Amino acid sequence: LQQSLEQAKDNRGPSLGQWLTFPGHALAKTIASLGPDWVLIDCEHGHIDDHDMYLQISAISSSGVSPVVRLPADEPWMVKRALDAGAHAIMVPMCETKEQAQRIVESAKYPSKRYPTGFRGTGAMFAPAAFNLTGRDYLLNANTNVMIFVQIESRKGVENVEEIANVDGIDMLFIGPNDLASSLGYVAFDHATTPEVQEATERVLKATLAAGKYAGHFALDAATAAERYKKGFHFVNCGADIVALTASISAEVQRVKAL
Ligand code: 3PY
Repeated sequence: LQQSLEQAKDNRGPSLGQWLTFPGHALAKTIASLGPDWVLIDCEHGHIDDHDMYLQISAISSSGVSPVVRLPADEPWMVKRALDAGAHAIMVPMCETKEQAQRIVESAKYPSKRYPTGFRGTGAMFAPAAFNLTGRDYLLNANTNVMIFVQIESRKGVENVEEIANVDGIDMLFIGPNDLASSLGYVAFDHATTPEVQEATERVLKATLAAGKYAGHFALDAATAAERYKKGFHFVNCGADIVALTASISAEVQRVKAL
């Protein structure tokens, strides 16, 4: 899979993402053309259904950028839909135990010697095109090349993070700082200034790197993204469509009103 996400994985260098919350093929294509390594299609909190996920995966992958799908939950059928649509990686929210992580891996892997309990069904009719592969080559390579990200974003997830990080098949642990702050009893938006959230973040990063896995973190601006890379995170998004649109339009509206 000669795609950007895979190259970033090999290089262990910083990999920059963008975050889609709106539906639309044209939007996905436009954002993918702006230079990110990957674009995340947010089916958890975004306004994006199954139909739009298919369209956006096609728009992003045909731009030579890796589509990542954040699932609404850890349901095996959702894993199957995203992978069959051609996701290069799935991100599963709210991972809290080793057993949950193992089940996510099993649902994303075809049965094989390394993953004998894998139960992904065969029927990936559209995924090969998202990798420029034949159907046969997709089947042969999917278990190693499709990446599995889980989000650590709750007190329980942090408590079990060392075990989760060591689950075979989990490629990345990605911190959701807003949910993490909320789970620890703080206002979500205060995550950056809350010492307990920062301590939990350090623990997750340490456990992830010790297990030889990739570390990811959510960020809304360039300065925060750069800070996260410096700390040792590999995968960071820099912004989200709705955030950019809201900031830009509200600034213009205020400017006109002030004239
Ligand atoms: C969080 O901040 O909780 C996330 O999951 C990113 O949106």
